[in-house]
Amino acid sequence: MSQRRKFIKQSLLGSALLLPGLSALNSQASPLKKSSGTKPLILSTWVHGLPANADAWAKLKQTGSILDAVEAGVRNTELDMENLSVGLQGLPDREGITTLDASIMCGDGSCGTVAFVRQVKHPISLARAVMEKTPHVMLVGEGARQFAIAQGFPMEEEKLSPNAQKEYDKWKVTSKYKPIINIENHDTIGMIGLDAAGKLAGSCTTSGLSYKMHGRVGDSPIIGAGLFVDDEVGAATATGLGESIIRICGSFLIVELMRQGRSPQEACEEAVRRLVAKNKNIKDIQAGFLAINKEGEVGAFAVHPGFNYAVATESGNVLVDAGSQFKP
Ligand code: SD4
Repeated sequence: MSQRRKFIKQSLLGSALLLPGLSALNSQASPLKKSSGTKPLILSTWVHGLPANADAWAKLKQTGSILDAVEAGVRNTELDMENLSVGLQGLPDREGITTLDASIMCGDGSCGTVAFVRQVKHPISLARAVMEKTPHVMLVGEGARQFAIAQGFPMEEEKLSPNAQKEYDKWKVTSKYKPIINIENHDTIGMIGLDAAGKLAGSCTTSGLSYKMHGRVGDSPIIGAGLFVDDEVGAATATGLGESIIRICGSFLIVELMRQGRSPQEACEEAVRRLVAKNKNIKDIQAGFLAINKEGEVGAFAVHPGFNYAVATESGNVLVDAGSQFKP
């Protein structure tokens, strides 16, 4: 973890109040099982979720829109030069080209996604434009880029960030592809939020797996895999190896389990159990889920230890350890 992220984590942990029922990262308490509901509520994956939540919270206060909030929150991460898994500074594919995936969804079923898109700094805003300005749900590749140009999105120069270039040069020496869980490839941001009136929205944005095949698309822009939101029930988002998450339709599965009466925590644990059952070589696969229901209860769980997430409420913005199926 970078010094800056460590600083953000420590300073926010130090200053924030904890939610009732939630355990802080590194605290003695066991991982959360259930939390009493609270609204408004914004949740996002990993430590960079802390500054993203802060921006989302500020936007929610400013416009009152949970959709605006989840877009603004992850735009923060899309610009974070230290994050090598989100935005144009992310690690490239095998050919040295950075391609981005993103999705956004509201609890009324409206959604928009983009995949395999180049040169766009804020794919989440492009996904929102697909949702609001086209009759479609998903645009990919060159078509998504052409739509971005038509909508007035600036085209960025195709040049790797200095950090990404350094990592890519190192990778090219052996050109091996073997993701290391929790270190490489796992910094995607997924964000889900609930406003005071009970409306839900979510967003997810990533540069995907580093050194992926050119054209590979992960779970993040696939509605139902990386993100699903339904005002009648709740919302879920995912991070980790996209292929493993797509196989079980992870976020949709969690929302449907909650619809059938499971708590967000029980639903996340069942999704992980299903993912473990359906994927070979599970020791090499990390995946984690976040969920909220419409009452404002929270759940989170991962395959392996190390997955954490940020929770913002009126009481503060804190980092929480998710708990995992396999133990260290
Ligand atoms: C993907 N799920 O493209 C993304 C990667 C990820 O944290 O979540 N990284 O498969």
